[in-house]
Amino acid sequence: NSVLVFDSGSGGLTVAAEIRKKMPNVQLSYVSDGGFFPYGKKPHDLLKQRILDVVSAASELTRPDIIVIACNTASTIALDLLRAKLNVPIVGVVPAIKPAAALTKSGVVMVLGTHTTVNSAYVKQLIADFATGCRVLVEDSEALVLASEQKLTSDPFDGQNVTQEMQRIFAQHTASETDVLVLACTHFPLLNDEIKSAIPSHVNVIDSGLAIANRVNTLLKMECNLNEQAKTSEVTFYTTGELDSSEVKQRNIELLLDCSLT
Ligand code: DGN
Repeated sequence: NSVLVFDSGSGGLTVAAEIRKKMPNVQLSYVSDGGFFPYGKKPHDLLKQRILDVVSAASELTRPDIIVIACNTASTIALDLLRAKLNVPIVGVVPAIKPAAALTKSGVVMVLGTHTTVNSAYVKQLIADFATGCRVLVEDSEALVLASEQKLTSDPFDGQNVTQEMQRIFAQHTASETDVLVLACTHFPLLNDEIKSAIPSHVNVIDSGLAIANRVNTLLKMECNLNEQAKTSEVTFYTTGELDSSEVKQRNIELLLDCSLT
């Protein structure tokens, strides 16, 4: 069984990590479109064609059983196109608005993603379908996307920018009643600790990683048991950008995925 995980950069690693936790024996290929990163504010038509080209080429190369578009930005604008063009089951990652609406007690939920994601028709539809009883605040931050990438390449990492960005977002008076924060960009769970320590402690922080791993598991119909099945120790990493061979980044990714990279 093999799964191809795609993102604009390193954010999809947070989804890949959940998939590995759930299915340690699945063969994983990770594709980063580093040559076109970041996606957040690029024109939609350009992005859609780019995503189709890169995912098609990666799919030809790795022949996966399932493709995971581990990028909210790509999923909210290009899922239909990818499903129409590729003959492989595709799992998209979209903001966890439905679980957030079920979890909130104050009735105020914040969705934090890229500019494209939070303004997409897809997200508006998710809100209309699942969160009509709530007030949904949307916020975007490219600074957090860049900080996430930076965290993987720095040791130690100075999280001060993250703290400032989160405090700025939560300082707005509309944010004060928020009790659920949806991380609607796969990069942001890389900053989980920094984000949580910068915002009020009663705020629940949720993302889509575990739900996606469960979905992939169901689709692959694999019953995984850590004790019975050998863990695949390697993940193959592809990038359209420059290969960052820094030891810090390699070690951080290997720690995150509990594997060695090839
Ligand atoms: N990780 C991506 C997402 O979930 O939207 C996008 C990051 C980016 O390229 N700006």
